[in-house]
Amino acid sequence: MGTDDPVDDDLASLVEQAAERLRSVRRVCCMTGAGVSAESGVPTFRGVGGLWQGRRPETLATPEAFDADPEEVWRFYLWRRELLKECKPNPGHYALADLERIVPEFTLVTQNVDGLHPQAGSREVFALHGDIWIDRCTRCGHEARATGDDLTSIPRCGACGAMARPGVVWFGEVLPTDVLSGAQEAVARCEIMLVVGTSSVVQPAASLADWARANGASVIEINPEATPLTASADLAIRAPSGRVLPAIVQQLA
Ligand code: BV8
Ligand code: ZN
Repeated sequence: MGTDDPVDDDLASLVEQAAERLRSVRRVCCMTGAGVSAESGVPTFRGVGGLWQGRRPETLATPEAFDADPEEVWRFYLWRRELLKECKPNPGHYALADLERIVPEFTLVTQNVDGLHPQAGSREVFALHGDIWIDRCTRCGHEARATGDDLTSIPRCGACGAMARPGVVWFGEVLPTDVLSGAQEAVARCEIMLVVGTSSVVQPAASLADWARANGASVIEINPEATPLTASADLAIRAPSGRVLPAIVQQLA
């Protein structure tokens, strides 16, 4: 990556430092947020203009909003599914799938619901906040993967006909216990935790980096912006993940 651009040289040395650290360990955990999908064209949650029809996503992604107006909440999710149909994994997603093959013990934890990590080839993904492509029945709990063919009508349960809801974890809802405990176990075991593309605001995901550090891991943050995690990170690489992750993998390969 060495060029005569001082910014690039600085980035190149940070990438080398990250690769150096990763070469010396066996167990790595990576947690991603919406920023890792930004370069795929997926809007981030709190990014500039992160509004939908004048409303903040956080006010739509709640059970109360769904109970009050299921049609409006479905319009929000069907709009995101429509957007996602055109989005493909970016080099950052593919680099994380490569890391799963290169690092002896690699675990990927994501807050994202877009399904781009498995699409890029990541085999083991702890999806803390669920999957936007799952329809879950509000009556019998039956789950089905949406095909994306019909993005205008509210999905109904194939088993009992009741209205479905998106298979995501809303604000105020508990995370799936098996997924969260699996993620916490991997975080406690890892020697390095990569935190990529998250504003580190949403709990309990945002506390996983502290849990990693409490168990002796070092933390590397990859994010063009500073976050509440930056000050305590052992290494902070202030650049887009689609650029940094492939560069790190290139150094390791
Ligand atoms: C819960 C699914 C128990 C829906 C989402 C303390 C303890 C426990 C709970 C709380 C607590 N404090 C507050 C709470 C409540 C709440 C919470 O955390 N609120 C926040 C707003 C303060 N937490 C919960 O409700 C959780 N439930 O804890 O249950 C409980 C139950 C009842 C009462 C109390 C406790 C459930 C949280 C799950 C919510 N569901 N998603 C959907 O998607 O529609 S969260 C949502 O935010 C998305 O999943 C998103 O991924 C996630 C986090 O946001 P980020 O991923 O960080 O995205 P963001 O836009 O914020 O940032 C993007 C970042 O990328 C930026 O930093 C940007 O700089 C960077 N970036 C941009 N471009 C790039 C880039 N980085 C790299 N490369 C680039 N190119
Ligand atoms: Zn049903």
